[in-house]
Amino acid sequence: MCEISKELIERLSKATKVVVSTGAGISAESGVPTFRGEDGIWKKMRPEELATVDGFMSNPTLVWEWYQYRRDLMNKVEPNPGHYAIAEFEKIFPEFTLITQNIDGLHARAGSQRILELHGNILKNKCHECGQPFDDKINLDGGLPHCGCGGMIRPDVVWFGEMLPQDTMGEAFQSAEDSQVFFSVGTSSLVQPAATLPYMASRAGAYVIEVNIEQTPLTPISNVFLEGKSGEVLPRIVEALK
Ligand code: BV8
Ligand code: ZN
Repeated sequence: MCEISKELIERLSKATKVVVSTGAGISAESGVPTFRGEDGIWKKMRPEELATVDGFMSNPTLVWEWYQYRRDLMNKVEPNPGHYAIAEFEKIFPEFTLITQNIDGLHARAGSQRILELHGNILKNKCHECGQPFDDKINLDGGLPHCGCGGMIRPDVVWFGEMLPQDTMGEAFQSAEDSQVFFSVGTSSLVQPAATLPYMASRAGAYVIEVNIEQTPLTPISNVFLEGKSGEVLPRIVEALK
């Protein structure tokens, strides 16, 4: 079990502007497979076939089945103590921002209010052509869903090669630059532009804390690396701050 130093707790108890940025690792203890882990979903399916526009256009049924499979899974899992600890952070720190790469909606279910979802949300759909939200229930038995404009309906997530929502990305960059403490939790720090956020924070003088079960490319520039499961490490920090 990693040590959480008194200095770290002192620094956190004085901090006002705190940012937490999460990746798939925060949901691993809820039973949601990560992307690159042993049970990584990309081991079975190739991301270029699935999480891209070309993949969708060339095989919309396969991509829809993949997302419906993941949606069903999300409906069967619960937030874990790591998600709940981050919801507590929002009450502890005066200016708190949660940024997530995850599309699983678990942070909101754990009670986090202000969430910057960089890559969208698997529970939402939209028209691929006109971007209109599509709120009807998806039932693939009746064939692929289409919009009134004729466009194909797709999950409202950001695929590889697609731009992130500009306003959300702008807010994320700004909060990283303004932060005094920046937590990077449960991410392999490989996917851009999300992976640049902790570097921006560090360059702007923030104290970077990485929480992960293994080292990542970010580890060498982080001020402290807390090795362990986020569902165990984060609640210990909340306890120590009470
Ligand atoms: C963009 C939504 C540009 C969909 C996702 C070459 C070719 C093509 C593109 C690129 C390229 N090189 C770079 C790029 C850009 C590309 C990119 O970064 N590729 C990577 C792979 C190199 N990025 C993009 O394409 C982005 N868009 O750049 O647009 C552009 C510019 C102008 C005009 C037009 C376009 C879009 C990226 C978003 C893709 N969408 N998700 C879906 O989910 O289906 S990405 C998806 O994968 C996730 O959202 C997340 O971001 C990423 C997975 O990463 P992690 O979350 O870190 O998960 P991972 O499994 O990797 O790691 C888990 C970690 O948790 C591990 O470290 C593990 O140790 C740890 N862990 C496990 N258990 C625990 C734990 N830690 C703590 N506790 C535990 N219990
Ligand atoms: Zn449309």
